[in-house]
Amino acid sequence: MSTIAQEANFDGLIGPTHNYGGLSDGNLASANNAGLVASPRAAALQGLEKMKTMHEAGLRQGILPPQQRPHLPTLRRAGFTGTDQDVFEAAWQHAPRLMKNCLSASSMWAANAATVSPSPDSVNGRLQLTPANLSTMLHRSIEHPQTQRALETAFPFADVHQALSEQSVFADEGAANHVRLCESRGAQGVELFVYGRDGYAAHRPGYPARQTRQASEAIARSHGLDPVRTVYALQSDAAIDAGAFHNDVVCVGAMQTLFYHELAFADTAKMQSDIRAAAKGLFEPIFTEVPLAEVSIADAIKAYLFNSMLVQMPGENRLTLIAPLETEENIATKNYCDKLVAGNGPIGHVHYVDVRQSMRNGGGPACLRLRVTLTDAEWAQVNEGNRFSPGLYETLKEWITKHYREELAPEDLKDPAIMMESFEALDALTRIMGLGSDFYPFQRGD
Ligand code: SUG
Repeated sequence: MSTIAQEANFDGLIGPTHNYGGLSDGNLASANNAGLVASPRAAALQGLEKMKTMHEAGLRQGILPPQQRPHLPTLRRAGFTGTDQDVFEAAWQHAPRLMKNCLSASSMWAANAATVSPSPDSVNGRLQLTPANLSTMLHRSIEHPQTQRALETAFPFADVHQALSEQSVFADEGAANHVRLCESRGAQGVELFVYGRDGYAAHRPGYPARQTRQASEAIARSHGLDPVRTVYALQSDAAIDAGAFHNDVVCVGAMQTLFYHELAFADTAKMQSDIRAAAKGLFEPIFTEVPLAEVSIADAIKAYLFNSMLVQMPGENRLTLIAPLETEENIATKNYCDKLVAGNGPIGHVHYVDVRQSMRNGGGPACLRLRVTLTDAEWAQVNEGNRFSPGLYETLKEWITKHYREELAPEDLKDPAIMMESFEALDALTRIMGLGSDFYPFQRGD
């Protein structure tokens, strides 16, 4: 059975403490840009413009709010007491590294917020979301309780599960390691879960593999997916070691098409045959593999070719790749894109967007959004403040311009004023987006 459904992109609104903390081992951009002066205002506006572009193209666009930073509950749990300002100052003095982790605006990368299975794929016919525990990186592991709250607010009609156990066996990074393929959005699809390691095996040498097979299997089970329509594929060590800390750095899929780098998977032939078997009777999958000889893995990762959004624009019969400007600036990836659209494959257009502030932390256009396929009835039930509109765009633009700093240097993060300013901004945001007056921990006195 098939109903009418469309994919919506829910972008993470970039928070006021956006900075370059160098916090993510294995993420080359994060390491290489550590300590740079950030521009939170420009970052948030770049993100907002991307949302506007997608909305104006006729796609459904949603917004997820930023999280509270500094995250005082984590600091209080680590033994810091007193007023918010006492906690802030003592934490900087005695645990500066922890403090830096508690100041990251990393919830902007909504592709890591949760894994999403739309209602046609689930046995109970409801939208399924599992917030990612993000347990590999300290600064990201503190996101999931607030993510859960944000998803429950945005999708009151859905099954929002608890994040998996916060343990290495269940390390989970959400939709960045998950692709849904389908014939039409409202029909049964095939869900591909990509993992970097077996949770029970010894850790691999080199950069961390952030997703385990056990985490992916647990999510597929609790989302009520049909095992016949579910595929698991292992990332290649070569990709992880080249800096593909999430599979979406080397692979993106939409509708029947999977677009990926030759080195993305440990066993590409198996991945293809497993997807073909899972799609049997539903659709014929299309594999667009980018050969190493045309785009090296280093270029793919530096230019973020695959961290693009692959979207079906209304009225177009071929897909559109929404790529970062860095893909246009790299000769190898630009040449590849030109060739791609000149051919007669499934991808017919490439559109470049400026998300440079996020890119410097390893977050391309695809990292900034969580894809949620929704029926018309479900979209209508999404909290209004989470649905992008021209009016909300104007209000958010004003809000960013009023509350965000133009520049934020590492030293500026030590000023308690940044905490006060952020809380004031977020308090105003809860009213703009209709999130309730107890949405953030500081509003609850936590
Ligand atoms: O988890 N960067 C993020 C980037 C996430 C990109 N998401 C996807 N590929 N879906 C990460 O590594 C860097 C923060 C810093 O260093 O300040 C950071 O968290």
